[in-house]
Amino acid sequence: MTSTCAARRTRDQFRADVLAGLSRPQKRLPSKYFYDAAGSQLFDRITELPEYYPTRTELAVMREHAAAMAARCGPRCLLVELGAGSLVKVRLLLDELVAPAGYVPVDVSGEHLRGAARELAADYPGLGVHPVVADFTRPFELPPVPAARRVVYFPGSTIGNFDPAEADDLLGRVARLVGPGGGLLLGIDLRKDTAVLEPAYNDARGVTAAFNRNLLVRINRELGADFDPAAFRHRAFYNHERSRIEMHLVSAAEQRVQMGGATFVFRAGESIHTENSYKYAPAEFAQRAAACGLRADATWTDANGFFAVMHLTAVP
Ligand code: AVJ
Repeated sequence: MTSTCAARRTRDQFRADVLAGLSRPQKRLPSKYFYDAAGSQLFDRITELPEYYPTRTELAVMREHAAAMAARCGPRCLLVELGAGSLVKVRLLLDELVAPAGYVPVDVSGEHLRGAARELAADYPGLGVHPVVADFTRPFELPPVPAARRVVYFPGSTIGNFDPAEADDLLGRVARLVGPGGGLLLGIDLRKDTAVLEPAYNDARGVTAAFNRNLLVRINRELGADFDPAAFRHRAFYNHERSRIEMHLVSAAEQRVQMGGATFVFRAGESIHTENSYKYAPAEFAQRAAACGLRADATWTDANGFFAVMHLTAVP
């Protein structure tokens, strides 16, 4: 019963976001809706692509420096992960943590979350696993688990999908959530040559294009729209001025799309902006975080300087 109500609320929010986004002069769709079952599978395939460097680079940085990261977290910490991800990265950390007070994965998808929590609990018998079903872009509360320190783990450079104001808001809320002296262990994708960045979002096999178009497939299925996904071209490019990869779906011809009672008109060549993926310089990111109450005190990167994992401490 409760899950039906939650599902309906989620659906209503999805519909409202899509209607609002498609009503803007530059049409937009929020990238957080990429991850239905099919979209999550496509994303997993993206992480395996030769052109897509972030996931394997972050994993390599985690593998090499997990012990140092765990030392920063300190003994008896409560580890709070935003998004119950693949569980591969957090294991690297858990394997090195000294007497962790518990693990709190936070995710909107209750189903995915419970599965992930069960799997992890089975492999770490002594560890208290306390899943929280919540949209971490909104305020949420932590279970009252006694701990020496709270540390939020936010891997995957998901912070890159937030516009600067949204990122600042999230950083501020993390600082309050962990409290003074608490920590944030964060994965961020770094600024680099366009010749590396753009192919990562324009793979030769077209998996990223399918991932992008799947958003329209999902809107058709869940909200009863009549998008023709094949009538939209995938476009991804680096916006130097804003320091971000932008993904768009470009209408191949003039067309109309119906959803509920609404009609959306597309000119030939008009785009829907579906994602931003901001790229940062470590020092620049540390500066933004400082303004939000988080002091960067350790940064680990790969030899190419493609990706960074940063530890930050909330200041009083
Ligand atoms: C999941 C946010 C890390 O921005 O690189 C991959 C999502 N989009 N290919 C990213 C994504 C297109 C990805 N993150």
